[in-house]
Amino acid sequence: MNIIQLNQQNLGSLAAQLDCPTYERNAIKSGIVHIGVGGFHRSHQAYYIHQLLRDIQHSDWGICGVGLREGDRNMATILKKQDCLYTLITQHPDGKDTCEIIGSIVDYIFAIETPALAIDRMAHPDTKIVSLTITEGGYNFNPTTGDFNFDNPDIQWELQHPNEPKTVFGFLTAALKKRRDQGLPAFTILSCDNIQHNGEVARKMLLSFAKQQDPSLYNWIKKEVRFPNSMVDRITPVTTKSSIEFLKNNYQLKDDWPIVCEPYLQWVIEDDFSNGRPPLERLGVQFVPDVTPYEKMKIRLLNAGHSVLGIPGAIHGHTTINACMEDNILASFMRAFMDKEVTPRLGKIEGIDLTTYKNSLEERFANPNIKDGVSRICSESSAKLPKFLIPTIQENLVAGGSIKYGTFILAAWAYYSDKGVDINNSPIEIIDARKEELHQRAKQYEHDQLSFLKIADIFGSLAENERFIKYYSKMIEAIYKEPNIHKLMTLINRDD
Ligand code: CS2
Repeated sequence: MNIIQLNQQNLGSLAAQLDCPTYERNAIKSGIVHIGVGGFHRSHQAYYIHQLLRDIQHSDWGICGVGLREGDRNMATILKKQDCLYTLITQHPDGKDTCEIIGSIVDYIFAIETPALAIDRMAHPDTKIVSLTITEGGYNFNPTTGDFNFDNPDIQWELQHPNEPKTVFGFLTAALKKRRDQGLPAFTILSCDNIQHNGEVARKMLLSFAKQQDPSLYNWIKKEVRFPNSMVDRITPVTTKSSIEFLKNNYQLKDDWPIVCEPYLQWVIEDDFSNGRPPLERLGVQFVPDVTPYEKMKIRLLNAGHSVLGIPGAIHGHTTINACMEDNILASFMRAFMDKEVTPRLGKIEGIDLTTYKNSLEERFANPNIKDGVSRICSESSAKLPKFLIPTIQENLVAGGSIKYGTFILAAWAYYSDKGVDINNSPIEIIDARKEELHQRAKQYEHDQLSFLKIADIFGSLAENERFIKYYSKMIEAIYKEPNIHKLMTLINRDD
């Protein structure tokens, strides 16, 4: 079998059996610099831009990817070898798949090795947007106070050495300073992370940093840079070896980092840009004056719904989200959480029927071909739950609404962090920057039932709320006594 390496030169031979970029990639300018090229960026924004280049032939809006973390090294090596090309494998629920080669990332800069190049690219006149997928944790704020975390040693370094940035904040200010000094218009900063008011959060954090670093630049950024909020959506599991093998066996294609995703795709953005934007509305992107209700709906239902399946699912021994959905007890628990605890806090959303939306989430989660790992969903729960789930509990405490489903998930999370094994005693793969701290807190359960909740920047003042504590204690006692997820969920469902 003659295996073909994915790269620009081989596109001609691959085009016979695969959809390949038809546009002249060399002629495309990088109107967008994207920081944080992971699986999600490549299934979502880069795919929209690929369609734009292909169907609307807009050559100003290619993407230059930037990696700021040591963890991006492997991505940098692979993208370089493949001329930034990759395969997108869309997995349909009926078992069909569609494979396309995506060409919208036209360049990639590994900023750890060449920081000046990354700054220059952001400061280049062609760059009109700097977009971000830096994960929930990347915004460097304290979830309880909402304030910028100046204790971060990298931030301290950047304040002393503005020309040697390490974090996104240092790179953005260095590039914006260059633009200002050269009389160039500011770029838009477009956050594509799952954080409510993601643009506002990005703005608040960057301004806090800039104010300390350079007050005159702070004033310029405040006046010139736009930070539209946006809601992004496409389920994108972690790429596994089986997808690499699949391409080899079916298409004789060697792609070291293909991306797998579901067919569903959504992007809602506030139409507020500093320096122009691509005509994405022609590809189905919704531009709205206020994205708040859409992002709240998505984060509180989809992202929290994932955690509500994933954490107890891991304890029960499920490894994928579709397996959790095949388990009726877990699936109906999640639906009850959505109906009884989230929906009452969302209110009415213009143009959206929430029942239809929730039904579609159930179908998407159940897609048997996505095989989205429970370990991905539970990864970085310490950054996700304060944004996805805890606000629903807090709002229900104020409104006198139901809290039992959400509270059970927090008790299950404590148990999961303490034990690290499922009911069959198999180890659970826990991926969390704060894994050790969570474990240390959780394991003090025998001495202090509420110990886990005392991590103030995650749980806020939940541990001081009497109604919450009463329910949490009941739940955590029950789960430590017998971690039988099915039995506990059935009891909670019944206890109305
Ligand atoms: C997931 C998201 O990471 C998670 O916990 O809920 O990655 C989710 O798959 C995406 O936000 C879907 O748009």
